[in-house]
Amino acid sequence: MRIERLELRLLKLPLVHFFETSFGRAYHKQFILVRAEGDGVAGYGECVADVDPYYSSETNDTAWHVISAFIAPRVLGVDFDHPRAIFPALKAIRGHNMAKAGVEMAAWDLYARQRGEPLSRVLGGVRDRIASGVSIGIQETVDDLLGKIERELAAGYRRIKIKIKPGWDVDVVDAVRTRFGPIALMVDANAAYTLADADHLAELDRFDLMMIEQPLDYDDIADHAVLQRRLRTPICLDESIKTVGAAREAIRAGACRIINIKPGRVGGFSESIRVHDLCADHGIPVWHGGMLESGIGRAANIHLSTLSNFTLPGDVAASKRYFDPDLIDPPIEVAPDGTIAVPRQPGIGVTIRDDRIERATIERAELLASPTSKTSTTSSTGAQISSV
Ligand code: OSB
Ligand code: MG
Repeated sequence: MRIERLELRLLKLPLVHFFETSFGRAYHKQFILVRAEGDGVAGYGECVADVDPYYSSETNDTAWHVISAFIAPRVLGVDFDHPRAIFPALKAIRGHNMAKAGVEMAAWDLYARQRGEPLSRVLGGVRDRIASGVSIGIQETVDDLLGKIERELAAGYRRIKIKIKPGWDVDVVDAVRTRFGPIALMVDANAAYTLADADHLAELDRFDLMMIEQPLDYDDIADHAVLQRRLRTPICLDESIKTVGAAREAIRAGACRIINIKPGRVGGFSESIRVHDLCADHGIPVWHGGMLESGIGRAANIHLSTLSNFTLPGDVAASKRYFDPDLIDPPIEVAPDGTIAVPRQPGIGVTIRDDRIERATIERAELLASPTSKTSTTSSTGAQISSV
């Protein structure tokens, strides 16, 4: 396969409801949509970097820069046997996984579409429906939270995740358990605590949570290993797992019993598959995380979630919780049994509304192979970059 042209668009979409985590509140989703073209076919990848470096160190601006100046010249006009060859071809670029993933995932979509196969098949998926859970942000009041949980349970979702932070944790979980009883429930702290909070976090053990996600620092493994020994509740790592090596280290250290996979965080689909397989080999279940993606990134997440070790419901939910309208039509919907059907059309398999993309576009750039670039995966000459 060969990518002849890349188009980057910075899009801004209003969220149906604000989303608050321990690191802040968002009313909009702003992200780069990557369109990769080759042989008259186009594939799409959604870059999950945000406006600010609060979930990860990357932002839309850093991703735009790194894709334009460093990733595009290494992929444009290059013949790849398979999209799994793309991540290794970007080895010289350290970090910037979200930027890499935006392009790499577009390439997988392009590849699957060129073959006329759904992405799930090309990725090695084994199911045609995925189990869906929801992530509910911090609310103004506990009553608001209980109301939201009630609606999501009525919609059929198979597990509820609530965001916690110091001051919005044990009492809130207590209120949720008191109201809803033994529902499948978990919490996500987005790195809001330290080991000094271990006794406090241990109070969560009495609520039989499925897991506590990323309680400690975003890069930490060692302290999570200490904490896991003090908690009955399984720890799930999100932010800390940015590479296959970090996953191996975390498993070896006993820093977690579950891992959340987000392709953007690890550099794309091929690295996600490697983390998935590593976890399977060690009896660590995985689930698919979410980054408030539009229907385009959401569809990609659904396909990856069909791999065999995605045995826990993920944060991949219906479009209407996030965007109205979504960038795809029809939107992604959850069935009353809390599952989502895997699209069967080629690639990500959803219908993209170009008119809605156009309306949401803030900035656009077209990247073309430099006439002097060679079909080599390692040497690079600059891409022609034209901002339009
Ligand atoms: O930590 O999983 C997270 C959203 C943005 C950044 C980080 C996270 C989240 C979510 C929402 O929890 C998942 C979703 O519904 O897309
Ligand atoms: Mg998380």
